[in-house]
Amino acid sequence: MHDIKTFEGTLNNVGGRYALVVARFNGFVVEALLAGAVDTLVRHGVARDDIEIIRVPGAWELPVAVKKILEKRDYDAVIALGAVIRGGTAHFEYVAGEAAKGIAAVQNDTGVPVAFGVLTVESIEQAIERSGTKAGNKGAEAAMSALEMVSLFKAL
Ligand code: INI
Repeated sequence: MHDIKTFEGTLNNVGGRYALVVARFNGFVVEALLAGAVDTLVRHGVARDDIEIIRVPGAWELPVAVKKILEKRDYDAVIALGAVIRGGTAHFEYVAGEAAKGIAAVQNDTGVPVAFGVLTVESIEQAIERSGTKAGNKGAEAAMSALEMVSLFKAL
């Protein structure tokens, strides 16, 4: 495959400006996702001044907030962070489904990468596992995707 021109992002010296749009609901989990995302950006050389945090009530509000900040401010990528935990709430399907669909729609409409750092899990235990314990940190993973997409878009 070495003879075929290939475009791929890297994770080194990517730079860029990043917005972290953060749901307050299930804050005990989402704050850990936020810490993981910021740590990943900073350890890959992003200046703290090039990171901004926008807080919203819950995952339901993430899509409209991402849309609005991309209209009003200039970012190379957005990282949407939240946690939707089933645990008996009838809200789950609506909130999780609309957050995913809405974030995908904004990304596709604007052409700006919006990383999906929203946990959609069955239980609090699963949420804890995916927010910095035995199953990694979904916020850190989302930040890696954002870095790679910014790098890829610069390379194209
Ligand atoms: N918001 C979440 O971010 N996670 C959830 O698990 C959740 N549940 O289960 O209800 C949730 N609901 C609130 C929702 O995001 C809105 O903030 C609310 O409905 C007001 O619009």
